[in-house]
Amino acid sequence: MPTACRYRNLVSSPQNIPVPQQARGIIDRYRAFLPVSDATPIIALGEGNTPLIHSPRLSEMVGRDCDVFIKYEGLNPTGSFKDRGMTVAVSKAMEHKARALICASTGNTSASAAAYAARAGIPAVVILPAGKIASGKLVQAVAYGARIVAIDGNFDDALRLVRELGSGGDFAVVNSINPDRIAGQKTAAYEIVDALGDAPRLHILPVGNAGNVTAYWAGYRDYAQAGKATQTPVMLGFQAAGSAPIFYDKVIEHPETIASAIRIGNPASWKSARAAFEESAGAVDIVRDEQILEAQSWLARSEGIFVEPASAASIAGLFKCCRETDARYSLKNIAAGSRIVCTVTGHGLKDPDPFLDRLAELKPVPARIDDILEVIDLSSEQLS
Ligand code: AN7
Repeated sequence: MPTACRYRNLVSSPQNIPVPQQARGIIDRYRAFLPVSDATPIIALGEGNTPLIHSPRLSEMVGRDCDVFIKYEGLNPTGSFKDRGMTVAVSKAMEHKARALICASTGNTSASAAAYAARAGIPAVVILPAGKIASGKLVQAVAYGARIVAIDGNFDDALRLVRELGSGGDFAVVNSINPDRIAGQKTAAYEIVDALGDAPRLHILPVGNAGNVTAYWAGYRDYAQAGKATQTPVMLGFQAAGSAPIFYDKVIEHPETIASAIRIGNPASWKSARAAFEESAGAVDIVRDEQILEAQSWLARSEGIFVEPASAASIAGLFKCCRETDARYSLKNIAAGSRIVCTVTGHGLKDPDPFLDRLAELKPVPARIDDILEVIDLSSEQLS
């Protein structure tokens, strides 16, 4: 295959060796629903096609024969859902002959932008709030060769500066204010409908800039319009209690939460998210940091799924809907036998900091069976 042709479509196979279905990216699989043409050079890393994992324990907790599924977006190429939008945004930026990419980020966008820029062969500039990025995400941006600028300010300040720099025409902005990002992220909803045979009754996800809830809602509507689903779900979003501008309906000047990915006080997609909640008869609600961390631990220990704190907000949200009377949406509203999907947006290894303290407690013992058994201390009750 001539070099120019191979460059035009990086998911195409070298020397015509077929690419297995699961190694193809979302543009390859959902091209008809995406803003790409033959003129678009496809910059892809095999994103999407993430597992939709049934959770027997959460299903039992909800009861009434409902089934809960977890869409595990941490298994994308850079470990978060951002890759779905980034493959489209960077492919379109290359079509428009962009010379460099730029984004503001709480971490995951920077990792994703940096990886796809590397793949495309152009520089990525990432503007980050100083001291507020989880270590696993910053490490990725460094590894992929991004030019990193930390500012004395929060994410909202960083996005304001990026908008300004982007308006000059030198940089393609790849934050979710770029509609190509939202277009790509819709594919998660397509995958869920393709897997379940129809849309779920209820979809729960964490909310930061609210691009993802906007994208899922658009994706579900696309599929209903195309006759691929008979219904659209109720959309339920969870913000961290200290960073909940949509819930409180006001800009939060100094947002705070342990879930650094969603520490956002002035969401870029505020209006479209509000429309998604209203049109779907859903709601936006809040969970406290303790609830987020409890849900994160529970998911890892009970289901073997390790996610970052922001991602656990959807699981904490489901717990809240089941247990608490002040939840904005009650699960009593949904019919028996309903399907519920919770999106968990990013991999746990991106934010190892809360667990590193426990590692520090690890003291070596002599390399003898007796000493090891003493440390393990499995009681007969646990063994049975
Ligand atoms: C793991 O990386 O905003 O509501 O700059 O990384 O679509 O913003 C990340 C957001 C949820 C919130 N979960 O999604 C960024 C950034 C994780 C995230 C969100 C983010 P949106």
